[in-house]
Amino acid sequence: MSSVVWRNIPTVLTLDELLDKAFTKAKKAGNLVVDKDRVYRTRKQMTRMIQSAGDALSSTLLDWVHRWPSLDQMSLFDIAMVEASVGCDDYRQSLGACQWAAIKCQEIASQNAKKLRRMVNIPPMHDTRREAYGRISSIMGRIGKNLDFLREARDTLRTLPMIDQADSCIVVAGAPNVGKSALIAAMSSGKPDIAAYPFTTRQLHVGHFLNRRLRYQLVDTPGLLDRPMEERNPIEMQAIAALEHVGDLCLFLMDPSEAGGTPMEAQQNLLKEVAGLLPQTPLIVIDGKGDLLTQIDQDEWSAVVEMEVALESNPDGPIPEIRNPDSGHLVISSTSPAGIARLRHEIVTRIGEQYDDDPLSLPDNWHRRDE
Ligand SMILES: Nc1nc2c(ncn2[C@@H]2O[C@H](COP(=O)(O)OP(=O)(O)OP(=O)(O)O)[C@@H](O)[C@H]2O)c(=O)[nH]1
Ligand SMILES: [Mg+2]
Repeated sequence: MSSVVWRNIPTVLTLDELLDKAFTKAKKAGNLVVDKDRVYRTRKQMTRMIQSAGDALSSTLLDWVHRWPSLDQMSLFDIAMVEASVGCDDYRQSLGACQWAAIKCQEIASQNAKKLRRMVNIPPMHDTRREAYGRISSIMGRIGKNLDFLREARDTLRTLPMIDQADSCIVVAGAPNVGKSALIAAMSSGKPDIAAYPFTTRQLHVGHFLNRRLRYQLVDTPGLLDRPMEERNPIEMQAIAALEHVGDLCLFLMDPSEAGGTPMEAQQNLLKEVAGLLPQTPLIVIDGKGDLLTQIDQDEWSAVVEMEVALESNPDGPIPEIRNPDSGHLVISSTSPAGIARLRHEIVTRIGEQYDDDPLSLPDNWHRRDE
């Protein structure tokens, strides 16, 4: 199941814009008709106008329905995001309304075009065209609110994070201000995308790095996994449940310097809570802001920073590792930077352990000719 590319969802016009566009197109189509016989010409013109208006509306509406991602084909994570930001029921209902109106417009167009076929007088032909336009406008009027909903929803949905289900996903958790976003930036090749969770005003970073042509995504969790359970609403819980499905690994970032403002005891409690919230997801706990930690030997630290710099020009060089003597956790610093290469290596190894099946190996009991 591939991820929804929210940025690609098409714009939805307002009701007036949509009708204007369709009727202008219909008028042009009518004007193109040439026939010396007035009766024939009028009949053809009216038929063209009705059909062209019906076609224009129904094709635009159906195009939206097809290009807007269907909830049935979305990952649990994307569904949770839609539910939290715009509501799944309204989303489904609005797209359903567009589909319904598309069919209705076509029906009206063919009914009135059929009527015209039997007509011999000019005035009723104009009446039939007018009647068709009236009925089409009234059908469209009934979905005006749905169009407004979709237009507004698009603005919200475009800011949501995108997680590709085909790639490994690392969920970065930790107390506020511990350096989660800085870590994602330091680990990513290229600039992380800025997105938004529907339940927080804080910016969310989605970064990625490559290892042996495999892509690893790093997802930030501001305002999601950094607060006590009782402050969370059901929508946030749903998003957390979805993270459980997309996350191959949870990286829990501690800030033993407490420079971020959260005491270690509270961070320990949060760690327990996150482990409980994502019970199926393997967890790596690391200590951040290593450059501020007094318990780290300064000479050792300088050596690690130097080796990390050397890796930039020689990626196959030795990967330095430094641990906090108090906690035993890997130590990193996003600002120095240090320990970043080791952490990438650790992530790749831990995720690799979960999928250690050789993709080229045959299933058990598979018949082989050479046996
Ligand atoms: N000294 C030092 N400061 C850091 C490091 N990483 C982050 N910071 C600082 O810590 C502060 C918070 O960093 P962020 O990356 O925004 O932290 P966050 O966890 O994403 O914060 P929220 O999204 O608000 O929960 C910023 O002022 C950073 O400059 C580090 O490795 N060393
Ligand atoms: Mg952040």
